[in-house]
Amino acid sequence: MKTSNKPVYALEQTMRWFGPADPVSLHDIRQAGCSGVVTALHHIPNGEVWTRAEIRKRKKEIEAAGLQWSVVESVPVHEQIKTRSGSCEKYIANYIRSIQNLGEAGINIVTYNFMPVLDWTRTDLAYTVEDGSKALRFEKAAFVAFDCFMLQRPGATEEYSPATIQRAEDRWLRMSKEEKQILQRNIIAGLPGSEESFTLQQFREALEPYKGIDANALRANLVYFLQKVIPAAVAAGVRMAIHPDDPPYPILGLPRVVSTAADIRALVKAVPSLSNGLCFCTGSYGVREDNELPAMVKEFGKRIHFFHLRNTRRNEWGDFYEDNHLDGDADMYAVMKEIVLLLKRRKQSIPMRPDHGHQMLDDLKKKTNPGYSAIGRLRGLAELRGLELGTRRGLEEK
Ligand code: DNO
Repeated sequence: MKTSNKPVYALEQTMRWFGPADPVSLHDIRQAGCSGVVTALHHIPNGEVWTRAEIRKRKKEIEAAGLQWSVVESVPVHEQIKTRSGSCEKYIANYIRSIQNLGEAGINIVTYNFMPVLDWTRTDLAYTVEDGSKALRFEKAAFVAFDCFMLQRPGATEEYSPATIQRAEDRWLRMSKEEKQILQRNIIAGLPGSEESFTLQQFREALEPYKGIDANALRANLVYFLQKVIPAAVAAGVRMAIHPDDPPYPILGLPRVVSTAADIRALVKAVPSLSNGLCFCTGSYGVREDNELPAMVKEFGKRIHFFHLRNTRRNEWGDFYEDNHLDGDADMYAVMKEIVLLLKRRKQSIPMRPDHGHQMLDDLKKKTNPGYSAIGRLRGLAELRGLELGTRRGLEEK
């Protein structure tokens, strides 16, 4: 029974779908209770234009399953845009063309990121938690071991404290050859959704162009990109939603510029249009203790166009793993309360997806995309859906 006849502005429930080869089908996503999907044209090489025909074809496929294409995640940003070198101008022009074509097809929220070289980074894709399910994890000692002893990045050892190097060395010495291979693969061979994959040598080369690019320079390159893309997005009716750095601090000597509230403020100041928006990922921002998630939802609410809801748990060593959606360091109730208030204020629904999930139950026997198995995400979505309903009704009754 509804308490009122007023329209309900709710989170639009979606799941990520990696396209026809995804072991989780559109029908599965529909049965999870979603009305939309989040997807990308992963087969189009980074930097090329997404044509109208390709967009239309994918859209039809999604709609035939009774769903809608709610959000694009991601239209990837070419490295030469991030470093503002080589064919940067051509890639920006191509990017704008893709945005125009998406807008024309009525797909009007586009997620992207501006992380140098690597998209999201984890060291362990099958960390067993106490209930026997498997989670994604970032273990600092393993990561530092990769950086210092496997990649042997020049200057790396000077960037960490002696205690950190010691832990990394101990960790490295205990690792088998196979574990080292897995670690390398996890970090640089490309997690689901990353559009790049590297061997060790290729990876060393990919880091090169960032010599001399500090955070200020990277931010200037992002602003340059936004100054060109945002007016075109506005004209095309598209809202851009930048995904935060994951993890939200510099890694491998690479700068990061979308990790904190101050970072967002700088971007907003440079390009105030609401089309210059955010994909608010509680999992990524939540890794930092100084990111107050509910306050950030409140402050940046009018430019949040998409939510990724998940939770992480960190320790004193700088490791974190992905906890159940309602557990972990983020107070998901406090976040949800701000979201419900935001939807009311905006008189709008905003898409969300339960981000990642544990590999559990039947999925433990299957080959799955790390973080993107069906059942773990279904659990997360179901919990979040209940939390949203309870929070909204609770506020209405007050
Ligand atoms: C990981 C994802 C990221 C995200 C991109 C957005 O699971 O959240 O890969 O899609 O960073 O561009």
